[in-house]
Amino acid sequence: MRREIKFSSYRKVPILLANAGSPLQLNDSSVIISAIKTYLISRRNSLEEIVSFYPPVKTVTEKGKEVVEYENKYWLMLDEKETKRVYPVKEVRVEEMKWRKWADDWLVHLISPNVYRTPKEALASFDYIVREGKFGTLEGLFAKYVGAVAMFFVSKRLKKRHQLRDDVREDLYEAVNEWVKAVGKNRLFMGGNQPNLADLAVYGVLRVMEGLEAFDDMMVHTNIQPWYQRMEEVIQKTGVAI
Ligand SMILES: N[C@@H](CCC(=O)N[C@@H](CS)C(=O)NCC(=O)O)C(=O)O
Repeated sequence: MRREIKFSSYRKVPILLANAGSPLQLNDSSVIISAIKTYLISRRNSLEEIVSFYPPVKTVTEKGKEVVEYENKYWLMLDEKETKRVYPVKEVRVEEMKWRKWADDWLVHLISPNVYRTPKEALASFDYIVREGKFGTLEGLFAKYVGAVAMFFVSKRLKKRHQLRDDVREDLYEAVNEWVKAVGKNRLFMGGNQPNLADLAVYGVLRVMEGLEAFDDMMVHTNIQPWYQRMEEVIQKTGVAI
């Protein structure tokens, strides 16, 4: 809810508030993941110091809109020894960064056009959002119908902006199969026997569509299922509720 992030000048979600001595705000999902992963591997630096390695950079688009990006956001801040341990060869690190960026710059943009593709799908998506969110009865009803109509039209604009094909499912299927091909047949995950941050990024995007028509279609028409199932199993074992 917008009212829940009133305290922040950064207006998007997710935002992570960490209690690191003094309260610390981390913005952007990829920065959050890189900073936490760096912190978990090397406890040399405080989280505060680690976050300072991902500075925000403001730019203004051609249309005069101000956008914030974060430097180094796919890079883990490790020393030589840690780097050797996490990334035995350089290519592993390059590959992980490439696919994390792909998930942010391409895969994620396929969600809205796919889950709000038809009025019926837009309603089903909002039904899910309202059920999971913190809405009052009337507020929820309003959000569901107004939100569904609004996002149906917004999704058409996004489809154009990102130059998707007329049948947006085609782009989704192609992207997902491209990912499966990149993982290949000789490893369980891109990270080998365990997921790496690229696996996590792709899973995070696809997970959003669970329970919706787009997700079921994707499971039927692509080769993603075995990898997706392995991701679910690994995550279940960690005991983290998502
Ligand atoms: N690159 C950012 C994108 C964040 C983002 O666009 N979040 C959306 C919701 S998923 C949002 O808050 N949009 C509100 C807005 O743009 O005003 C990230 O990965 O965290």
